[in-house]
Amino acid sequence: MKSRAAVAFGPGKPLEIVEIDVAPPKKGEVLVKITHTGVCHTDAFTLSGDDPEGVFPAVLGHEGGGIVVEVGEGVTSLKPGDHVIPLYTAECGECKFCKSGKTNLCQAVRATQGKGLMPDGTTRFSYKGEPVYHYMGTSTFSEYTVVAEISLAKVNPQAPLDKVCLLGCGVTTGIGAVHNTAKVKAGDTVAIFGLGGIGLAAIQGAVQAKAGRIIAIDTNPAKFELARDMGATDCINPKDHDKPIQEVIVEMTDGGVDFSFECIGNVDVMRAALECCHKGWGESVIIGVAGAGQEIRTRPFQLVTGRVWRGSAFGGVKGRTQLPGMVEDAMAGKIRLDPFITHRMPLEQINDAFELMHQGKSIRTVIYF
Ligand code: NAD
Ligand code: AHE
Ligand code: ZN
Ligand code: ZN
Repeated sequence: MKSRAAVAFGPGKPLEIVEIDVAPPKKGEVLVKITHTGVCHTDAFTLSGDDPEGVFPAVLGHEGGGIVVEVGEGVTSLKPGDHVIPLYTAECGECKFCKSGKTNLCQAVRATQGKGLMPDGTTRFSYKGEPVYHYMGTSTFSEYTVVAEISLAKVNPQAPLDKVCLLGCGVTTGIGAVHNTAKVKAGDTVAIFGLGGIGLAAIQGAVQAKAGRIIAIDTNPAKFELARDMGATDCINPKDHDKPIQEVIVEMTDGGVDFSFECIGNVDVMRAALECCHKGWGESVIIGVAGAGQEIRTRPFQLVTGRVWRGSAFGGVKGRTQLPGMVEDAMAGKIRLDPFITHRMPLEQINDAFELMHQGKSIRTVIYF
């Protein structure tokens, strides 16, 4: 079938809106009509060419919501008409990772996913007869996409897809990192570096966890109003200080924070986020994605003296089992999605959404088809 899609033809090039061909779903696959998709910084990261897994041409996008159109052979858990959120972290329930009870990082389709292919090693997308690659197993920048059954969370059909699409990545990642990875408890002091969609969601998670003090850090002070609205108790611009930001935070917190979250993808900030943690017990969670060749550094003494470095993917959330509940929470007002949506625009304007993000003028743009 034909589908309007924003195709990334090469690194650093604007997306092109073209009509691609989408082949029917094969065994264990599902054809989904995407109604809405957010634009996450990770899409921009891959488009920039910094992603070692980036392949071109590809249909990017991984923060979508849609409706099942057709199911392939053997698909039993979904049927046409079901409302779904595509998952870049699948949940097969059967692999070593799923069964471990220790991680959400299902590996059932991860190897082919990282190559831009469906689990059978081929692509369902083509343009003018040439293959176009998938992205993160989701490719939500296409009106029609093909996704593995195990990479789809079935959600309440009453849920507004133009909002809950944000649970496909940003909001779930930030909230989940606080609850599942850090396990923030009432009264804890937290520092959140980077106040985009992920950082603001982490603030929301910290509020839910009843954190005592929530310190929000960004070099763009325009982000502070929304951070305060979300529940930040302190907002800091590192540019306002002539000493390293970790020193500023250690001084203002009587020795450091209980938990910090890096929501930027900057390895220098990752170091600051670790080093602003309290001696003996402070834990820092890396959420931001850094480019090929980047490495983190600190003095090992920082770890010897009890600080802990962790990482979090999709907030540690198991998509098929946990995301439907988070959608219910959003419908019940327990998760706020509206403040994240600063812009809405049709697919044709998707490059403007990337531009707004780069200029620091948006939190999330929701694209409709
Ligand atoms: P965003 O661009 O909307 O937000 C980033 C924020 O960081 C901006 O407000 C920017 O002003 C701020 N910032 C930039 N440099 C800074 C610095 N040196 N000090 C302080 N603040 C600084 O991005 P986003 O969509 O919120 O994504 C944030 C990061 O999280 C990206 O790296 C993205 O790839 C990553 N991410 C990871 C996961 C995961 O599962 N681990 C999921 C989603 C996104
Ligand atoms: N492909 C990159 C890594 C990208 C990455 O870290 N992705 C995050 C999700 S970002 C969503 O906005 C993630 O969940 N990673 C776990 C996984 O299995 O991909 C690289 O460096 O190769
Ligand atoms: Zn994302
Ligand atoms: Zn699995």
